[in-house]
Amino acid sequence: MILVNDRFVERTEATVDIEDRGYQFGDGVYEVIRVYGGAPFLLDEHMARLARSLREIRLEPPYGIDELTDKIRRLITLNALGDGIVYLQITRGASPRTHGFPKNAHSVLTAYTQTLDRPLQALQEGIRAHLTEDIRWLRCDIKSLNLLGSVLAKQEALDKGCAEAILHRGKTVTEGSASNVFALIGGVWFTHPANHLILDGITRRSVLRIMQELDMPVKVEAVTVEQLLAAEEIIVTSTTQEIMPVVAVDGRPVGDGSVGPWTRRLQAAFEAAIRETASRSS
Ligand code: DCS
Repeated sequence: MILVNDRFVERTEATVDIEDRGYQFGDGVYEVIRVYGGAPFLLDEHMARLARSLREIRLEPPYGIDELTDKIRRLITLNALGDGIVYLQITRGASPRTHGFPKNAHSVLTAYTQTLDRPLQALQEGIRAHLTEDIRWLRCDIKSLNLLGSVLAKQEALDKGCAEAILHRGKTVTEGSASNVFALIGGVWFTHPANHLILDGITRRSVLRIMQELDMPVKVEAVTVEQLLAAEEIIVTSTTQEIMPVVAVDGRPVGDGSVGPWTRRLQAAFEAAIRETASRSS
């Protein structure tokens, strides 16, 4: 089943207007929520970020966030989702094409579930990353539907045999094409501050909390490309990639080229949080 505004419908019944502003302008926002063993992971944080994205683009959702949260839970149950994701987006609705906000359009909300296994092999072995210039707009803090900058960066990485692109604006490392970046340098974890240049990832926040619990030194400060290339350990974090070790950047090994001990400790703590979530639904 698919959630379209306030109705649960079959996929074949769910249609999008060709003049929907999400389709024509990317005029909307979205969230991707992880589900483990039927239980949504960090759902309230995703909903709070969605509410913020909506405010920042001055978009009124069709109904309130509390009602939406209930409906997302219902969607997971209706689809008997075990391990997977919920994708949800809200656009400024359909109206004759013109850039300015339409006066009479209603926002359009769609959400669906997808089964998705955890990337266990990559979590174990790590991935290769590719550095590329961050060409996106200057409001990366909004989880907007406009993903062309990220799409092009990711494809460039894939074409080079890498699983993720690490973006930099000039000398400064910002984030991944669909993830946040942490680098362990001189025994301190560095990650870019949550300002307009990055998305404040829900996984990023969770990892920062774990680092604090484990007494790992952290500096929420940007690093340069040069510093990144000298890091002992690098991870990228996201809802679907979790805490993903990066073992090479543009062909150069990170540390000795194997997954480092600090990364392993973070992964173990994150696993415990996942297990806790999954056990709540059973
Ligand atoms: N930065 C960018 C640019 C992202 O697209 C994402 C996640 C993140 C950081 C990490 O944020 P979360 O920890 O909240 O997931 N992007 C989502 C996406 O488009 N697919 O999966 C996750």
